[in-house]
Amino acid sequence: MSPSKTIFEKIIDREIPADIVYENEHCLAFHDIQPQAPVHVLVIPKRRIENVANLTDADQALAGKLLLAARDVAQKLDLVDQGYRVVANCGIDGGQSVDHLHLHVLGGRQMKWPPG
Ligand code: DGP
Repeated sequence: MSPSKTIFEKIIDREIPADIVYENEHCLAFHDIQPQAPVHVLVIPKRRIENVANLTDADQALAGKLLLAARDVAQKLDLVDQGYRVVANCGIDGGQSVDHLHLHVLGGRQMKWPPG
């Protein structure tokens, strides 16, 4: 893992702006700068973990909190009735571009499967 701050750590530290929609002690959620759906929010842990592959058993509680934060974001943004998608890209083939674990919460349109 790179020692330098990722763009998401700079958002956590309020060094760069983001459209924050939700925050609790452990997680932060903000609108994606390149939205792929009418609603596209990223939910991140405040503690840096590179991706799903780098979660350890000791991260069990945090991983659960992240998923629950995604649930809360979807409720807050009124996505529950129509449904939504939660995605975590991991590594090169997964299409991950920021090395800080994040869940994409996508909604506001019919999602396709399989994803590209
Ligand atoms: P991924 O490809 O799964 O690593 O998703 C990273 C997402 O992060 C991508 O959809 C674009 C978004 N993103 C990158 N830089 C910024 C930023 O500075 N601000 C915000 N809000 N989103 C960003």
